[in-house]
Amino acid sequence: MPAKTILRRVYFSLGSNLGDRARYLRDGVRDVARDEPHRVSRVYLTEPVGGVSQDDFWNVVLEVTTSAPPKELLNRLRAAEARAERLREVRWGPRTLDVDLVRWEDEDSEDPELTVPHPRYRERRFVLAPLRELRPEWVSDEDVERAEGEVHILGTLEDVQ
Ligand code: PH2
Ligand code: MG
Ligand code: MG
Repeated sequence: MPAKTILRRVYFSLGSNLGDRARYLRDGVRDVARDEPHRVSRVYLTEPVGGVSQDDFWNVVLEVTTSAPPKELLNRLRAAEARAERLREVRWGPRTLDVDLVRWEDEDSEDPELTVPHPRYRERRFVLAPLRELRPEWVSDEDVERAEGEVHILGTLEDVQ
């Protein structure tokens, strides 16, 4: 009997604040989701969180329904960042594309290379506001209010430019 394929929904936060932000986010979604079923939140214009003075970010949350194991997902997101020719000179500083694995259904990971759920995602409005569009049962109004950083909806990823 063939091994049973376990599908799970996995949530990624994508952010860009350098160069053509719409293009980096669209390419990032394609590189991470590949040909698997996925949904994308609207695009948010977000205040930088973390103390480094820099331009506002554009952020989305991406849901991918996948059987890929965590390591493969990690490789995918690193490849997506590499394709965006990401320069990372300052921790939490400007970047063409940052992709973080925020959370997945059914499972946690304590692997130091890949801590899931992401240890800080519940403090960040740029993650919670778009995540709530996709999984409203995970994020309450109070959660969004308590979190850090102003956010504004810009539109869908197809329409923003
Ligand atoms: N990413 C960070 C640090 N700060 N702020 C916003 N608004 N959006 C981000 O994606 C972001 C950030 C580190 O990855
Ligand atoms: Mg990040
Ligand atoms: Mg990152």
